[in-house]
Amino acid sequence: MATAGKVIRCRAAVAWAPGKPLSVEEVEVAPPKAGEVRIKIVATSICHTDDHVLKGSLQKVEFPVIPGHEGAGIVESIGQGVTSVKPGDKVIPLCLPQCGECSFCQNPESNYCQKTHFSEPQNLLPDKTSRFTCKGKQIHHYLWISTFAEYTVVPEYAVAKIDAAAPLDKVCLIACGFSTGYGAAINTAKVKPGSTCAIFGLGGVGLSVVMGCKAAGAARIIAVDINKDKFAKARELGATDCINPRDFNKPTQEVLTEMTGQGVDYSFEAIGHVDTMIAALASCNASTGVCVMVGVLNSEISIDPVLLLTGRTWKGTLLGGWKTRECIPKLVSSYLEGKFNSDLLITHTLPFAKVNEGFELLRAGKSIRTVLLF
Ligand code: COD
Ligand code: ZN
Repeated sequence: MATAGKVIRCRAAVAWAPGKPLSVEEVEVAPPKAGEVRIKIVATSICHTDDHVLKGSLQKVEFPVIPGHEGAGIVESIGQGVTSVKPGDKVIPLCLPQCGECSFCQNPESNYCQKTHFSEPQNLLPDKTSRFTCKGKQIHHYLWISTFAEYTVVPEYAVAKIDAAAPLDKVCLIACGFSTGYGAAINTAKVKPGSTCAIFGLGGVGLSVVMGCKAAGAARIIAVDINKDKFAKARELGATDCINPRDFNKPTQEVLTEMTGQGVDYSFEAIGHVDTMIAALASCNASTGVCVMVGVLNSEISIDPVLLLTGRTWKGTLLGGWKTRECIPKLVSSYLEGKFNSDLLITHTLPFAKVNEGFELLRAGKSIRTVLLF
């Protein structure tokens, strides 16, 4: 490989400071160190979490930073000791790693690898350095994977090798949004056939929850969003009812309880607001209901404990509960076998240079997923 062992100059979208648009720059990407993999990103989609990064509303994200965490690409070169992938392999970089050794990785019930960056205050690689520079400045990684860069360097245990037949411009969604929502229904809530579900928020993540509920055999799937333009897609993916909280002059939990008698069996919050988190919790059956929080909140939340004392279960999910290195390749294979159609979430495809346009579409509620192509 002509580039192996050398610094690569390529394009990346750099967020120099919170609240500013991304700036497409030429960056230098250092070769992978021992145990690391350098990946040529072919396609990356835009998730709302990246917008939280741009706004500076996520803790533990230092600027300047290269965001992006829904990407797919091809291994360009590997560092010393890397054995699970080789140059030319199609891969998905993982925003949640799977080291395979920690107690959570060894527990079949958990996917929260302890080697994750979530416990670290800075967004650098595990050795506390960055592989990116731009205009003489060190640029931070994001979730270790920074997929808004033509080349990125990630630890080997945050890379999943996928089927060589996978279309990278489609399976990039499996890196985060699709897997998070679909897994929230299948793995975290364990939705049962015949049950009733409510999904708050119909973005790429919430619509993937709808798909997961449908695949699990839910009989009634109630989709909730303040943007009624999302309802047609929700119905196409399996929603049986769609409600806009703004059409009612009472809390959504009351609307859902009236619609279902005793509340839904499973509720999901895929927005990240205090009021919708409480509404989702209060919407599920007081005794046997399960509420899954998918969205992240940058503040504390207080609830009436009676909501839980009566028997409800309140859970969270990270990447839909999938053990990533093991399950992401399987999800890609299921996609190739036609077991689900995550392509329905792709509303726009743009050249990478139009990354800011992609964010405008998301903020305006006009896109579900925009795929950016390098
Ligand atoms: N009531 C109902 N719907 C609302 C409300 C409201 N008050 N406010 C917003 N909405 C709707 C919007 O109209 C929109 O349709 C939807 O909520 C949000 O969709 P998107 O497309 O903006 O966002 P997604 O689906 O890409 O991401 C949503 C997350 C909740 C996952 C994201 O914002 C987040 O919190 N990420 C961090 C946590 C996480 O789980 N991450 C894993 C994926 S990175
Ligand atoms: Zn995401």
